[in-house]
Amino acid sequence: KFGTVAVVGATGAVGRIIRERLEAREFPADRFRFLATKRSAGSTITFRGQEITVEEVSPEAFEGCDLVIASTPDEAARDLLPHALKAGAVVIDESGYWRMNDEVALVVPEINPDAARTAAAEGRLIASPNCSTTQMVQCLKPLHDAAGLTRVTVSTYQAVSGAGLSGTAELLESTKAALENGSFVATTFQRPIGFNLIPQIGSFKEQGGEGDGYTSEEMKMVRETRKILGLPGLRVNPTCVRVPVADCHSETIACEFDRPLSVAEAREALAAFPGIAVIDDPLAGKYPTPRDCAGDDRTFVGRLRKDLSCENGVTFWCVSDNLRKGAATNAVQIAELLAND
Ligand code: 2RA
Repeated sequence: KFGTVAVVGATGAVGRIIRERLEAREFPADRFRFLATKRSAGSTITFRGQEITVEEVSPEAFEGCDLVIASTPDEAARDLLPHALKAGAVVIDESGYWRMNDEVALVVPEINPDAARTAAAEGRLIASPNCSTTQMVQCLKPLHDAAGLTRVTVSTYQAVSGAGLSGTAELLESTKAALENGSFVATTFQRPIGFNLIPQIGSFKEQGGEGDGYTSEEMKMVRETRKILGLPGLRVNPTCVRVPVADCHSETIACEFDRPLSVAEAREALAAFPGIAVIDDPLAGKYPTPRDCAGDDRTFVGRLRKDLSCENGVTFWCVSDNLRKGAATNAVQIAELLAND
């Protein structure tokens, strides 16, 4: 059990769900503090029947905290979280800034819980993966254990809430503008997202390097997957696409293995893995969709089939709520495993 728990970025899209999950899952702690930027400081939030005033986050604000769960932009995570560690807190970070640092544990509790335990004991930071990575690695782990994963090709269909509250607002506004024949200037996304698809999430900043031609989101899927699964040479080929869906990222995942793996064996391995629900009866119209899966902590899988283009391959469809398992739930589950030790 932790004494004082602080949520940093408590009023953002993910922070709001972290609070909700801590409340719903009855996270054991004596005191909760909610930290945010100056803009939200001073507002009050009702939590477990009590009014809690949002405090302005600063390097000094972590004094007395035992656990810090942070969901902030990368720069804030870079500048602030070392102070939280210095204050002696266990720190779980949702941002992208620290994930690939060798000192940092990148954790999905169903896959590598011991990495979180060791990092917490040694005063090192624990990072929660990018949302599109988390749901994929959850599926890859049992399949790898069953047949030895060698290659993954993934296409994503990512909800606007992955870009925060402004992404959700922009879906509504650009859809409304399109319906009313009005013009719309996109600010959060590269194009109006209403009635559209955008094959860019993040930036094209790796020209000339390993990630030449890929976006930063796509390279997160490559590098974070290798780190979490402990497979530095795994071949991962992602294409990430923003779609006009409110919540839940969907993915088409094609896996190739060392050894033969039947569709029935893959289905059984996925169904037995914690946090995964298989809904796979396409003839009866049963497969997961974003609208069915929103607001659920689980990762859903369907449309399992043999990959016709290679010897030992299985392809499937995967849907998960990007703000739940993709972000808040995963961070709270890491905290739970440490609190229950
Ligand atoms: C997105 N994966 O969907 C990002 C958020 N971390 O934009």
